[in-house]
Amino acid sequence: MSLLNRKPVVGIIMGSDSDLKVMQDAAVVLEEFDIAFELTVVSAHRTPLRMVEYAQQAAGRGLKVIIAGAGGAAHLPGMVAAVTTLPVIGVPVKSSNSIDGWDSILSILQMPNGVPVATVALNAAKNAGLLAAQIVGSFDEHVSKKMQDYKTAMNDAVLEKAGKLAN
Ligand code: RP5
Repeated sequence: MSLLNRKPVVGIIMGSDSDLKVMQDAAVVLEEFDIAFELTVVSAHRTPLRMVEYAQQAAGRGLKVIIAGAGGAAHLPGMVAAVTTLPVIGVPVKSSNSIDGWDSILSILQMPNGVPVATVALNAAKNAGLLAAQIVGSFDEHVSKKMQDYKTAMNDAVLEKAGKLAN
């Protein structure tokens, strides 16, 4: 069945459409792994009620994991994690007025005990997509198999480069 006809199992959200140039990397990975996803803007500060509603309804709508990206005072991943029981992957985005991205990193990473956010590196939406795929792969054999193939291909590519260097 085409991706478009399936209910999304991953939600990709971001604080602003200006985050899309980074966050689209997560979407590319999910497409590669044949995982149905949705993508939208939800701002913790500019649309707080929409954020709470999104987080409250996510599990009931069938989502299994949320990828949340934001920059600056990046409260979106943590606040969504505070509301939902789904795993939340946080992507610190280096926004244009950032303090070298440390503002985004620390405000997503330094969560209090009891409310975890799986935080990836700065702008690392690709890894967020892969982590989401691994979570989906824990209950979906098709995705699990694709992840095994992905890892094998990565391993082989490194070995091939290593072999060329050695010659
Ligand atoms: C954050 O502020 C967004 O996640 C974005 O990274 C940053 C800048 O947003 P814009 O002013 O470009 O909309 O909330």
